[in-house]
Amino acid sequence: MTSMASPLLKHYPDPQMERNIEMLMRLLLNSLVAFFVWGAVNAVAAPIYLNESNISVSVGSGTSPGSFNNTFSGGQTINKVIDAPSATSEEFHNQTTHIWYTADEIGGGLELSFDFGQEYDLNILHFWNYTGENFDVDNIAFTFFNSANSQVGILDVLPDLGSAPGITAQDITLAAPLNVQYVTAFLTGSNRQVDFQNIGFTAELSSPTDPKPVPEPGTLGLLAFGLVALTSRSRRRKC
Ligand SMILES: [Ca+2]
Ligand SMILES: [Ca+2]
Ligand SMILES: [Ca+2]
Repeated sequence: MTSMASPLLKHYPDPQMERNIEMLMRLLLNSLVAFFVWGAVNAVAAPIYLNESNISVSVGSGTSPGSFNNTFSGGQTINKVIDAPSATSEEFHNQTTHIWYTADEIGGGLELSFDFGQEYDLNILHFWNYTGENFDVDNIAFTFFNSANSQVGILDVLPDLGSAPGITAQDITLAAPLNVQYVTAFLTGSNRQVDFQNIGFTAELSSPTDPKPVPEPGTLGLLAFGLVALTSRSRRRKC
């Protein structure tokens, strides 16, 4: 052990002093590792905007009989729901940006199925509605599921009319749900019309462990104990 000692320790010929210093260095190293792990976990959990770059959306099987009008004209797809590049993006209503569905009967609606690919804790729902009452979305019924497809929450939203002329998102803060991977949204209009621009979510990647790892009090306690022991021994040697 002594022959393996670091060159930094060669000024301490006392083996006990050398062991104390080695122990302190190890504790310091452990604390630094814990600190950087904690920082890395927090970086992963930073809120991000979910859009076509990291989630997918499809028309759900629960969609009622109805017409998609010009929604898919010119090769457009349902990806128009999640193509806003950020939560603050502005869209102008036209055939390449909007989703327009008309239910055959009052009460009918469009179902959208979102897959986030992994579990997120949702912070904010963003909705870009149409600007006029004759076509806007009047109600959205959300159901949230975890990675095992178990329901973890529901939410009914009565969205505001979209802003004009550029349509920006209405932001709806969500206290929960946590651990969401799949979402279904059932959109209806009181007059059968459902027209909107985007749906988005600001979310944090769910932590696989809860509580999140932090530097252990035990490690910090040992470090303090080591310092006290070392100081005390130094004093004794001076006497
Ligand atoms: Ca869009
Ligand atoms: Ca309406
Ligand atoms: Ca409305």
